[in-house]
Amino acid sequence: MNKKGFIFDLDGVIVDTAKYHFLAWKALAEELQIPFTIEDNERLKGVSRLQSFEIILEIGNRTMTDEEKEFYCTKKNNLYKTYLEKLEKDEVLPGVRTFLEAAKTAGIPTALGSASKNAVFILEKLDLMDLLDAIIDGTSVSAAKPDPEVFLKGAEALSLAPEDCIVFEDSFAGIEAAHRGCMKAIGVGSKENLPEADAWITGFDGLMPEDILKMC
Ligand code: B16
Ligand code: MG
Repeated sequence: MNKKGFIFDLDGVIVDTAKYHFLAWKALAEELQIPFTIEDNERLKGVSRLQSFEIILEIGNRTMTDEEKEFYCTKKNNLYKTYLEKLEKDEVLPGVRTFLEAAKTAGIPTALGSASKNAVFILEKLDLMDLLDAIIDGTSVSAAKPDPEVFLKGAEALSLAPEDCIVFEDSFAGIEAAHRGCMKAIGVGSKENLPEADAWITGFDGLMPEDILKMC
């Protein structure tokens, strides 16, 4: 069997930053008098910052120029970063640190594959930088998931064939991106929410890399 590698999405897989995205988008939506609920926030998971704002504008039946969109995206990000400043190491989702440490010990290459432009800031806050061999994030890709670019660049950075990479994803678009990149996709969530995944885990608590290799 060829050597395998793991590629991890960030939000919803390593850490729950969705709650902070929601607080920041909610404040902006209120300013713009657009109704925005926690259910609406589900649509923003795994989606780029600009696309997220365009979904919010669609909810409010509003249009804006590119300059206005950029202005509000920057405003949202500044507020989001005030929450990230307060991020604590223990906000890493249960079992993730142990799983990454075990992968490192076993010599399994690991990469991040996230849409976020704040990924390095978040990983530094969580003290996880040393446990990932490559970081591919929103600053290094031009096409958003479900385009496979982020994961293909991850495979390349790990010097692995895409077929030998296993992606961990919590979003529908991310599972599709993994498959379009010819990779196996482990859904972090339920079969109902991520029906296209190859296998499912509820999280990393109690899970070891060999458990995943047996699944794929
Ligand atoms: P930023 P992921 C995604 O992270 C989030 O799920 C999504 O809600 C967010 O809009 C996107 O990152 C961009 O984040 O505004 O920090 O650049 O799931 O791909 O790790
Ligand atoms: Mg995610």
